[in-house]
Amino acid sequence: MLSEEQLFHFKTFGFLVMREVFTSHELHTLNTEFEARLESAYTHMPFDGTKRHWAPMLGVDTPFYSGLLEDPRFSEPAEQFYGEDVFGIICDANRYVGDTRWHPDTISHHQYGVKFAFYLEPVGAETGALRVLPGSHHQPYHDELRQAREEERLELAQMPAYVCESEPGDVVAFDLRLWHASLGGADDRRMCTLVYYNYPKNPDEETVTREQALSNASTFERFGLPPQPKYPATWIANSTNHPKRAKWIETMKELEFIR
Ligand SMILES: O=C(O)CCC(=O)C(=O)O
Repeated sequence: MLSEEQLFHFKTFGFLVMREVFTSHELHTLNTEFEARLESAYTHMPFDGTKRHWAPMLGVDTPFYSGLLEDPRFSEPAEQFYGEDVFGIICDANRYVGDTRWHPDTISHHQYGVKFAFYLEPVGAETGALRVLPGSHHQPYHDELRQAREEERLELAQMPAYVCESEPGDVVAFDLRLWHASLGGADDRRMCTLVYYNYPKNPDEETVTREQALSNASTFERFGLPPQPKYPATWIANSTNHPKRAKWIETMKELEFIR
């Protein structure tokens, strides 16, 4: 559970750096499953350092990753941020190439949640660490930045950002509405995420959450992955009868993340 101080930091600034969350044994497992999964997902297009690779990590071939959404180190803070009806949406892995431009991770300020991001190598200010614009999950700052992006005024290195330097084992939690970017990363920057969505609290939030579900559905195509179910049958089967996962699956069916 997070302290009041940590919650205040997250709510006010939109992010929180959590140190030494994973043990070295867990890091070994994270690296091993990452390597095998990213290679097998892209046999049709092996990584050559020119194009980002992305893969969901919810299948039987990544048993440690596929149970992480239920891990209380993440699910409990997610509930502290957005309430007990928050739902786990994805665990994924990425091989990033180059810089990442300023963006939030949601289509609208009315659709939100938390992303827990962890890098498998050390990352610093000039080597691909996540940089964030503190407070940019709040209005009107959030939408002012959308306008500035339209006008091409969001210069990558010049924005007054906080850089979340991290070592393997550290985790950066951030509100999906927070504007973020990265600069100077190596051409195979390994980063994984766990994402939880807020359960919509009013009709506006429900409308955009359903729109977000439609937008998420094209992710496989965007990364050049062959057509496949959005969620593995084994994850949906929930053979360990995890109560949180069972509840999330119901919510995801209701909101059409799972069709
Ligand atoms: O590490 C990066 O380059 C950016 C990560 C990011 O944009 C994200 O996880 O949403």
